[in-house]
Amino acid sequence: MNAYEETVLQNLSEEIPADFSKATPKEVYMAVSKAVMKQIFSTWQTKSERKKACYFSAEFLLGRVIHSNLLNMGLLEETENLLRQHKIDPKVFEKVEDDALGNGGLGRLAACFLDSGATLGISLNGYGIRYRYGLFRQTFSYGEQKEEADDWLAFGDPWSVRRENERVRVDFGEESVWAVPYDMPVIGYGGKTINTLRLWQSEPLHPFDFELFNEQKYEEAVAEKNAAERISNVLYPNDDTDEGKSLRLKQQYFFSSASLQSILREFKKSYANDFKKLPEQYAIQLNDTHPVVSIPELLRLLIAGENLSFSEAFSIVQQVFSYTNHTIMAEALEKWDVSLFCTVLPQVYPYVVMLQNRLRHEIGSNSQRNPDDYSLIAGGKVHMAKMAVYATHSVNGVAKIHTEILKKKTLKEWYDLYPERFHNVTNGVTQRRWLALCNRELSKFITNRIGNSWITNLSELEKLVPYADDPDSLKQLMQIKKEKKNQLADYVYRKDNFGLNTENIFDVQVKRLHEYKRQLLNAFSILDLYYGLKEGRIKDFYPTTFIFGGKAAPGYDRAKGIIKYINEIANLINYDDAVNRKMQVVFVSNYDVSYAEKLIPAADFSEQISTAGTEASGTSNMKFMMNGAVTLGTYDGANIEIVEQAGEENNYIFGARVEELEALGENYHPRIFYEREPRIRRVMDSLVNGTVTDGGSGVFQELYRSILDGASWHRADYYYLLLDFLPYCETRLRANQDYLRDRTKFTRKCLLNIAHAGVFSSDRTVSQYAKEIWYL
Ligand code: 26W
Repeated sequence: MNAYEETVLQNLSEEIPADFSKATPKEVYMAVSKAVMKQIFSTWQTKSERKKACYFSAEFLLGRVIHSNLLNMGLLEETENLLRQHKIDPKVFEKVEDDALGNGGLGRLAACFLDSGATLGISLNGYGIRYRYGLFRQTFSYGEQKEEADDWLAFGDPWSVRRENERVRVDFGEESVWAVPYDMPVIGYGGKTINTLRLWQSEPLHPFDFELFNEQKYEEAVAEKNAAERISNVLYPNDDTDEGKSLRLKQQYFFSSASLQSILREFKKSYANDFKKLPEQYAIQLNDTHPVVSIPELLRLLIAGENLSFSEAFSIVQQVFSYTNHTIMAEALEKWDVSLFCTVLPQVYPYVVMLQNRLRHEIGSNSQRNPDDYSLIAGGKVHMAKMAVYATHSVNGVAKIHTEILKKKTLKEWYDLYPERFHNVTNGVTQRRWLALCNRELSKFITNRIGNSWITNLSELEKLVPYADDPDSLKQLMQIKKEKKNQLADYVYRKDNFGLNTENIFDVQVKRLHEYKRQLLNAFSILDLYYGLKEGRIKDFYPTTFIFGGKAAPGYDRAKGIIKYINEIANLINYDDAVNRKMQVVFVSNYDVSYAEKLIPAADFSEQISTAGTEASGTSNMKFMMNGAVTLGTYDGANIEIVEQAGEENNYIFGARVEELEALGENYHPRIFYEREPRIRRVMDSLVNGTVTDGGSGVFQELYRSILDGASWHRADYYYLLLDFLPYCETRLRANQDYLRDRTKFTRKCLLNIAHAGVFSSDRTVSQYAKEIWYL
């Protein structure tokens, strides 16, 4: 027995002296995690002398970390064997919920990047917030989403180290708090590099006012504590009100300022006040607009704190920072009311004004430009995306089409001004989690054929191409898919008490609920299929299970209405004995990283059906591809690059392209589609004619109106559901029939998708950032 194994057993015996098989999941989790922490301690301490990249992000959607840490340390199988020897089921870790600190693709991307950075041996550290509660936990009641607090610390937090002596003070207008860092190790594959994810927790300067308490003013005695803790209390607090907006801005400033202060403190230890060297030592990536307030904050720290001139400070800021845009949705390009900004951050606002003045000056001396086109402060608001473009050296989109849209539309005038600043860095995902860990069966299949170097070099997968014509390999691949469906079925049965028919095709759409992602289009098409099967219009059909998963923002009524609608359609279909042997529909609850790890390997079809031009990239599309699903999708985001790699003939692409939508312009009249096409009318009418009911909330009616008439803030059918409806239904049916008619030929497509997934490794993405943007 080696030292690591001894430590695990030692830890266990401290918790439960006699019979290890009686240990609770939490006890086993603690024993193993602490043993790993001990193992990595000395490597983790070594500080890098080279240039460091810092990833500032409001979200890090890590998922459960125990498996990936064990895998990367090379301890996974050893640990599982050890546990089995002591009659402990290695599956205990599945009970440990640990999915807290993110919401969607942006947060998961950050987590994949950290894994890749450490694996590549780059010094890439994350900086964010240690939320007390993560994104809500989702349940359904009568088909409606309900939200509960997500207490991710219920199982303890063995992976974090509180660094009390590295705390920093963060000041707001009239309030000051401590930011206390909790550091988590980020272990690269092979365990050679261990980077850090530093998450800040907000705490009061004075936790308790004894005098007030003595005067029996109990509430006031803890008022400062409550106010301070509110800052890191929850991810994305509802921002419907000014209070909520102010809290969000506070959160953003809180982790931006704390991270910058800690970086400067570290820098000064080696370089004293030689701040010109800062860009040689640090690159800071701003993940979307959430940390963009870092720009005026670093100016402030350098000018007011360190006596640099504005122009010296500006030059440093511009070299240090770069910005990634993750969306073109107007609602997510953050703008803050000047009055709110001044109230929350009065000491920072003057630096925004200085930036604005510098910009004015620059544009003013350029006769070709109109100063009115360039303003960081406009219409009474501070525009964070514009600030990010202006004060950094690099702006990037996350897929080719997305970057083109940024250049031609969203940030056009800025691209005209600074074309050299714009880059595309197509997203990627880590194959350690999204293949090696979540699909060990497929991993073995791959390694048996081409060796295991794909784990750190995903382009190796190309070597699988010849196996596309090997019947035996295709047969094995089918068996693996079946096995993953069985495993998923067990899981869904446990979590959602629903029985999946594992003989069926699994057709999966899992992602945040949003109108642009068009879960409603999927539901309409399922209803159309249902009618087609029930009435005999569709004869040849391979039985299919349609699976949805995803959360709706608590304040987003339409998205919640769509969940309700899908659940109602599911009821209608699942209880109809005339068709339920041919199709079933389920919306799994509380979709998160752990659920994704079960769903993605079991999928045959990956639904990526956003309106062309709306999905920046998508990353689940890459995970599905790697796991051998074919994409049923639009010309949008990274789908385009996926079919570029794997071939259009191996995927199912449909629908209007961006150029077509542009050409259509004002001439799109969804009502004509509605009136002309009975199948469209029928699914649309299901919203309002009693086919299904929203329980009296009126939300179905609202969805119906938004499509046919529009609303005050958008025109009718803003996301072109009715335009793409028939092509979608046709393509879906064609895909189904391909599967039905020739399983081997279909499986060949799956294998070719896997073989061409190499470029979608986040190892490639991070290398590109390191070289082209961070100059590491
Ligand atoms: C301001 C509040 C806010 C916060 C987060 C608005 C929107 C968000 C999203 C959840 C951001 C997000 O996750 N965007 C996704 O980023 C992925 C990684 O680049 C892309 O693949 C997705 O297309 C994009 O939707």
